Amino acid sequence: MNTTQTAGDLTALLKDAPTNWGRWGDNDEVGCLNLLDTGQVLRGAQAIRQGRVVTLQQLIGDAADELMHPSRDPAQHTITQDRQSYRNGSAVPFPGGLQFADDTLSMHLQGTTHVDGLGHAWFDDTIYNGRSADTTVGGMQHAGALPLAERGIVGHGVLIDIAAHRGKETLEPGETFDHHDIVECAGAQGISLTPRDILVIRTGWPRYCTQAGPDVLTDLNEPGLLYSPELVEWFRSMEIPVLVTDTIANEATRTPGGSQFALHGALMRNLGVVFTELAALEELAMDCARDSQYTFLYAASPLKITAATGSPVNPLAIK
Ligand code: UVW
Repeated sequence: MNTTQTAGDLTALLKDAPTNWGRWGDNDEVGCLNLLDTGQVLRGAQAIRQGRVVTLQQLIGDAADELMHPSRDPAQHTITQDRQSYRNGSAVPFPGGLQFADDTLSMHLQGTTHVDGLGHAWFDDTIYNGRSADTTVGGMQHAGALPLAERGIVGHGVLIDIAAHRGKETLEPGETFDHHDIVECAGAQGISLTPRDILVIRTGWPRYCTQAGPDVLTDLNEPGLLYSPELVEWFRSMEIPVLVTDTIANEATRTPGGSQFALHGALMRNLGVVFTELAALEELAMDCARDSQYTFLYAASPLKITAATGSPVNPLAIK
Protein backbone atom coordinates (compact mmCIF):
# COMPACT_ATOMS: atom_id res chain seq x y z
CA MET A 1 0.00 0.00 0.00
CA ASN A 2 1.29 3.40 -0.97
CA THR A 3 1.24 5.43 2.23
CA THR A 4 0.80 8.74 0.39
CA GLN A 5 -2.61 7.77 -1.03
CA THR A 6 -5.79 9.29 0.37
CA ALA A 7 -9.53 8.61 0.10
CA GLY A 8 -9.98 10.39 -3.22
CA ASP A 9 -6.71 9.05 -4.58
CA LEU A 10 -5.61 9.55 -8.15
CA THR A 11 -4.57 5.92 -8.59
CA ALA A 12 -8.21 4.91 -8.40
CA LEU A 13 -9.55 7.94 -10.27
CA LEU A 14 -7.18 7.49 -13.22
CA LYS A 15 -6.92 3.71 -13.30
CA ASP A 16 -8.32 3.50 -16.85
CA ALA A 17 -6.96 6.84 -18.08
CA PRO A 18 -4.95 6.90 -21.33
CA THR A 19 -1.19 7.49 -21.35
CA ASN A 20 1.37 8.34 -24.02
CA TRP A 21 4.07 6.38 -22.22
CA GLY A 22 6.32 4.64 -24.73
CA ARG A 23 4.72 6.41 -27.72
CA TRP A 24 7.92 8.36 -28.41
CA GLY A 25 10.28 5.77 -26.97
CA ASP A 26 11.24 4.69 -23.48
CA ASN A 27 13.71 7.57 -23.07
CA ASP A 28 11.33 10.35 -24.11
CA GLU A 29 11.23 13.35 -21.78
CA VAL A 30 9.33 15.94 -23.83
CA GLY A 31 5.99 14.20 -24.36
CA CYS A 32 3.56 16.13 -26.50
CA LEU A 33 6.28 18.54 -27.67
CA ASN A 34 6.99 15.69 -30.10
CA LEU A 35 3.76 16.76 -31.79
CA LEU A 36 5.16 20.24 -32.46
CA ASP A 37 7.09 19.30 -35.58
CA THR A 38 8.34 21.60 -38.35
CA GLY A 39 4.87 21.60 -39.90
CA GLN A 40 3.38 23.01 -36.72
CA VAL A 41 6.05 25.72 -36.52
CA LEU A 42 5.23 26.74 -40.11
CA ARG A 43 1.49 26.62 -39.37
CA GLY A 44 2.09 28.92 -36.43
CA ALA A 45 4.14 31.26 -38.60
CA GLN A 46 1.22 31.51 -41.02
CA ALA A 47 -0.80 33.14 -38.24
CA ILE A 48 1.59 36.11 -38.27
CA ARG A 49 -0.24 38.85 -40.18
CA GLN A 50 0.69 42.10 -38.47
CA GLY A 51 4.16 41.56 -37.01
CA ARG A 52 2.93 42.50 -33.55
CA VAL A 53 4.54 40.84 -30.50
CA VAL A 54 2.86 40.43 -27.10
CA THR A 55 4.93 39.09 -24.20
CA LEU A 56 3.19 36.79 -21.72
CA GLN A 57 5.39 36.74 -18.60
CA GLN A 58 4.35 37.99 -15.18
CA LEU A 59 6.73 40.59 -13.70
CA ILE A 60 9.42 39.17 -11.39
CA GLY A 61 10.73 41.22 -8.49
CA ASP A 62 7.69 43.20 -7.41
CA ALA A 63 6.22 41.05 -4.64
CA ALA A 64 2.98 43.03 -4.62
CA ASP A 65 2.24 41.86 -8.16
CA GLU A 66 3.60 38.33 -7.98
CA LEU A 67 1.00 35.59 -7.96
CA MET A 68 2.20 32.14 -6.92
CA HIS A 69 1.29 28.99 -5.01
CA PRO A 70 1.10 29.69 -1.22
CA SER A 71 3.92 27.19 -0.61
CA ARG A 72 6.31 29.45 -2.52
CA ASP A 73 8.03 32.71 -1.59
CA PRO A 74 8.47 35.87 -3.65
CA ALA A 75 11.66 36.31 -5.64
CA GLN A 76 14.61 38.01 -3.95
CA HIS A 77 16.33 40.36 -6.36
CA THR A 78 19.56 41.86 -5.04
CA ILE A 79 21.73 44.51 -6.67
CA THR A 80 25.30 43.43 -5.90
CA GLN A 81 27.12 46.26 -7.65
CA ASP A 82 26.08 49.72 -8.85
CA ARG A 83 27.33 53.33 -9.06
CA GLN A 84 27.64 53.42 -5.28
CA SER A 85 30.11 50.50 -5.35
CA TYR A 86 32.52 52.70 -7.31
CA ARG A 87 31.94 55.65 -4.98
CA ASN A 88 32.76 53.59 -1.86
CA GLY A 89 35.69 51.76 -3.49
CA SER A 90 34.25 48.22 -3.37
CA ALA A 91 34.45 48.13 -7.19
CA VAL A 92 37.20 49.40 -9.46
CA PRO A 93 36.55 50.62 -13.02
CA PHE A 94 38.07 48.66 -15.92
CA PRO A 95 41.11 50.23 -17.61
CA GLY A 96 39.55 52.91 -19.81
CA GLY A 97 36.87 53.73 -17.26
CA LEU A 98 34.04 51.29 -17.99
CA GLN A 99 31.91 50.55 -14.95
CA PHE A 100 28.98 48.14 -14.58
CA ALA A 101 26.03 47.19 -12.38
CA ASP A 102 25.30 43.58 -11.39
CA ASP A 103 22.61 41.63 -9.55
CA THR A 104 21.36 38.22 -8.42
CA LEU A 105 17.94 36.60 -8.35
CA SER A 106 16.84 33.90 -5.90
CA MET A 107 13.43 32.46 -6.64
CA HIS A 108 11.19 29.45 -6.91
CA LEU A 109 11.55 28.40 -10.52
CA GLN A 110 7.78 27.94 -10.51
CA GLY A 111 7.13 31.20 -8.67
CA THR A 112 6.35 33.16 -11.82
CA THR A 113 5.22 32.39 -15.36
CA HIS A 114 6.82 28.99 -15.87
CA VAL A 115 6.98 25.73 -17.75
CA ASP A 116 6.62 22.52 -15.74
CA GLY A 117 8.94 19.64 -16.53
CA LEU A 118 6.82 16.56 -17.25
CA GLY A 119 8.18 14.89 -14.11
CA HIS A 120 7.23 17.83 -11.89
CA ALA A 121 4.08 16.16 -10.56
CA TRP A 122 3.22 12.49 -10.09
CA PHE A 123 1.21 9.95 -8.13
CA ASP A 124 1.69 6.25 -7.50
CA ASP A 125 5.46 6.82 -7.20
CA THR A 126 5.76 7.05 -10.99
CA ILE A 127 6.47 10.07 -13.19
CA TYR A 128 5.88 10.64 -16.92
CA ASN A 129 6.86 7.75 -19.18
CA GLY A 130 6.86 5.26 -16.35
CA ARG A 131 10.03 6.32 -14.54
CA SER A 132 10.34 5.98 -10.76
CA ALA A 133 9.62 9.11 -8.74
CA ASP A 134 12.92 8.31 -6.99
CA THR A 135 14.57 9.92 -10.03
CA THR A 136 13.34 13.30 -8.77
CA VAL A 137 15.36 13.06 -5.53
CA GLY A 138 17.95 15.84 -5.36
CA GLY A 139 17.22 16.99 -8.91
CA MET A 140 15.35 15.74 -11.94
CA GLN A 141 17.28 12.90 -13.56
CA HIS A 142 14.48 12.57 -16.11
CA ALA A 143 11.64 14.69 -17.49
CA GLY A 144 12.70 17.96 -15.87
CA ALA A 145 12.56 21.32 -17.58
CA LEU A 146 15.92 20.96 -19.36
CA PRO A 147 14.75 18.65 -22.17
CA LEU A 148 11.88 21.08 -22.86
CA ALA A 149 14.33 23.98 -22.89
CA GLU A 150 16.64 22.19 -25.30
CA ARG A 151 13.78 21.69 -27.71
CA GLY A 152 11.94 25.02 -27.39
CA ILE A 153 8.16 25.38 -27.58
CA VAL A 154 6.88 26.77 -30.88
CA GLY A 155 3.57 26.25 -32.65
CA HIS A 156 0.14 27.60 -33.54
CA GLY A 157 -1.35 29.34 -30.51
CA VAL A 158 -5.01 30.05 -29.87
CA LEU A 159 -6.34 32.32 -27.13
CA ILE A 160 -9.49 31.02 -25.46
CA ASP A 161 -10.87 33.90 -23.39
CA ILE A 162 -13.27 32.01 -21.15
CA ALA A 163 -13.80 34.97 -18.81
CA ALA A 164 -14.84 37.27 -21.66
CA HIS A 165 -17.00 34.51 -23.14
CA ARG A 166 -18.87 34.34 -19.83
CA GLY A 167 -19.22 38.12 -19.80
CA LYS A 168 -16.96 38.48 -16.76
CA GLU A 169 -13.71 40.22 -15.91
CA THR A 170 -12.57 37.10 -14.07
CA LEU A 171 -13.82 33.65 -13.14
CA GLU A 172 -14.74 33.08 -9.48
CA PRO A 173 -12.92 30.78 -7.02
CA GLY A 174 -13.70 27.18 -7.92
CA GLU A 175 -15.54 28.08 -11.15
CA THR A 176 -14.98 25.36 -13.72
CA PHE A 177 -15.18 24.81 -17.45
CA ASP A 178 -14.54 21.92 -19.82
CA HIS A 179 -13.73 21.08 -23.45
CA HIS A 180 -17.29 21.90 -24.55
CA ASP A 181 -16.81 25.42 -23.18
CA ILE A 182 -13.45 25.69 -24.94
CA VAL A 183 -14.95 24.71 -28.29
CA GLU A 184 -17.96 27.01 -27.76
CA CYS A 185 -15.71 29.92 -26.78
CA ALA A 186 -13.51 29.38 -29.84
CA GLY A 187 -16.63 29.41 -32.03
CA ALA A 188 -17.83 32.65 -30.45
CA GLN A 189 -14.40 34.11 -31.19
CA GLY A 190 -14.80 33.12 -34.86
CA ILE A 191 -12.35 30.22 -34.96
CA SER A 192 -12.45 26.47 -34.81
CA LEU A 193 -9.75 24.52 -33.06
CA THR A 194 -7.36 22.32 -35.01
CA PRO A 195 -5.43 19.32 -33.68
CA ARG A 196 -2.07 20.29 -32.17
CA ASP A 197 -3.14 23.86 -31.37
CA ILE A 198 -1.37 25.32 -28.34
CA LEU A 199 -4.21 26.28 -25.99
CA VAL A 200 -3.80 29.59 -24.18
CA ILE A 201 -6.73 30.00 -21.78
CA ARG A 202 -7.56 33.22 -19.97
CA THR A 203 -9.62 33.08 -16.77
CA GLY A 204 -8.76 36.55 -15.42
CA TRP A 205 -7.80 34.92 -12.07
CA PRO A 206 -4.75 37.16 -11.40
CA ARG A 207 -7.08 40.13 -11.52
CA TYR A 208 -9.45 38.42 -9.04
CA CYS A 209 -6.51 37.76 -6.68
CA THR A 210 -5.31 41.35 -6.87
CA GLN A 211 -8.78 42.62 -6.02
CA ALA A 212 -9.45 40.04 -3.28
CA GLY A 213 -6.04 40.31 -1.57
CA PRO A 214 -3.51 37.65 -0.45
CA ASP A 215 -5.95 35.70 1.80
CA VAL A 216 -7.60 34.28 -1.29
CA LEU A 217 -4.54 32.09 -1.83
CA THR A 218 -4.25 30.55 1.63
CA ASP A 219 -6.88 27.87 0.97
CA LEU A 220 -6.32 27.56 -2.75
CA ASN A 221 -9.49 27.09 -4.80
CA GLU A 222 -8.61 28.21 -8.28
CA PRO A 223 -11.02 28.26 -11.17
CA GLY A 224 -10.13 26.23 -14.23
CA LEU A 225 -10.55 23.10 -16.27
CA LEU A 226 -12.36 20.38 -14.35
CA TYR A 227 -11.11 16.81 -14.64
CA SER A 228 -13.36 14.29 -16.36
CA PRO A 229 -12.48 11.23 -18.45
CA GLU A 230 -14.16 12.95 -21.45
CA LEU A 231 -12.00 16.05 -21.06
CA VAL A 232 -8.85 13.93 -20.96
CA GLU A 233 -9.99 12.00 -24.04
CA TRP A 234 -10.59 15.33 -25.84
CA PHE A 235 -7.04 16.48 -25.07
CA ARG A 236 -5.72 13.12 -26.28
CA SER A 237 -7.70 13.04 -29.51
CA MET A 238 -7.01 16.72 -30.29
CA GLU A 239 -3.32 16.08 -29.56
CA ILE A 240 -3.11 19.31 -27.55
CA PRO A 241 0.66 19.65 -26.99
CA VAL A 242 0.79 22.59 -24.59
CA LEU A 243 -1.70 24.06 -22.11
CA VAL A 244 -1.07 27.65 -21.06
CA THR A 245 -3.25 29.48 -18.52
CA ASP A 246 -3.16 32.52 -16.25
CA THR A 247 -3.73 30.45 -13.10
CA ILE A 248 -1.22 28.99 -10.67
CA ALA A 249 -1.93 25.37 -11.56
CA ASN A 250 -3.77 25.28 -14.92
CA GLU A 251 -6.83 23.50 -13.54
CA ALA A 252 -9.62 23.78 -11.00
CA THR A 253 -7.85 22.95 -7.75
CA ARG A 254 -10.54 20.62 -6.41
CA THR A 255 -11.84 17.52 -8.16
CA PRO A 256 -15.20 16.03 -7.05
CA GLY A 257 -14.39 13.04 -4.86
CA GLY A 258 -11.74 14.77 -2.82
CA SER A 259 -8.55 14.71 -4.87
CA GLN A 260 -6.73 17.83 -6.05
CA PHE A 261 -4.80 18.59 -9.24
CA ALA A 262 -6.16 15.56 -11.10
CA LEU A 263 -5.17 17.06 -14.47
CA HIS A 264 -1.55 17.27 -13.36
CA GLY A 265 -1.89 13.49 -13.22
CA ALA A 266 -4.07 12.86 -16.27
CA LEU A 267 -2.58 15.39 -18.70
CA MET A 268 1.00 16.10 -17.54
CA ARG A 269 2.06 12.77 -16.02
CA ASN A 270 0.01 10.46 -18.24
CA LEU A 271 -0.26 12.17 -21.63
CA GLY A 272 2.84 14.38 -21.51
CA VAL A 273 0.95 17.64 -22.14
CA VAL A 274 3.36 20.48 -21.35
CA PHE A 275 1.96 22.94 -18.78
CA THR A 276 2.78 26.63 -18.73
CA GLU A 277 1.28 28.37 -15.72
CA LEU A 278 0.77 31.91 -14.49
CA ALA A 279 0.92 33.46 -17.94
CA ALA A 280 0.08 37.17 -18.13
CA LEU A 281 -2.76 37.23 -20.62
CA GLU A 282 -4.52 40.58 -20.10
CA GLU A 283 -2.71 42.46 -22.86
CA LEU A 284 -3.08 39.58 -25.30
CA ALA A 285 -6.80 39.35 -24.52
CA MET A 286 -7.29 43.08 -25.15
CA ASP A 287 -5.29 42.85 -28.36
CA CYS A 288 -7.32 39.89 -29.64
CA ALA A 289 -10.62 41.55 -28.74
CA ARG A 290 -9.50 44.67 -30.61
CA ASP A 291 -8.58 43.00 -33.91
CA SER A 292 -10.62 39.77 -33.60
CA GLN A 293 -7.48 37.74 -34.33
CA TYR A 294 -7.25 35.03 -31.67
CA THR A 295 -4.50 33.00 -33.37
CA PHE A 296 -0.76 33.61 -33.37
CA LEU A 297 2.68 32.06 -33.48
CA TYR A 298 3.38 30.93 -29.94
CA ALA A 299 7.07 30.76 -29.03
CA ALA A 300 8.49 30.03 -25.58
CA SER A 301 12.01 29.25 -24.55
CA PRO A 302 12.40 27.88 -21.01
CA LEU A 303 15.83 28.34 -19.42
CA LYS A 304 18.39 25.54 -19.61
CA ILE A 305 18.85 24.71 -15.93
CA THR A 306 20.42 21.40 -14.92
CA ALA A 307 18.01 18.99 -13.19
CA ALA A 308 15.31 21.67 -12.73
CA THR A 309 11.67 20.77 -12.07
CA GLY A 310 10.45 23.81 -14.03
CA SER A 311 11.67 27.00 -15.58
CA PRO A 312 10.60 30.64 -15.72
CA VAL A 313 9.62 31.62 -19.23
CA ASN A 314 8.54 34.70 -21.14
CA PRO A 315 6.37 33.32 -23.95
CA LEU A 316 5.72 35.40 -27.06
CA ALA A 317 2.49 35.62 -29.01
CA ILE A 318 3.33 36.96 -32.47
CA LYS A 319 0.35 38.07 -34.53
C1 UVW B 1 1.72 22.84 -8.06
O1 UVW B 1 0.59 22.72 -8.43
C2 UVW B 1 2.12 22.46 -6.68
O2 UVW B 1 2.70 23.32 -8.84
P1 UVW B 1 2.48 23.99 -10.29
O3 UVW B 1 1.34 24.92 -10.17
O4 UVW B 1 3.78 24.67 -10.59
O5 UVW B 1 2.21 22.89 -11.24
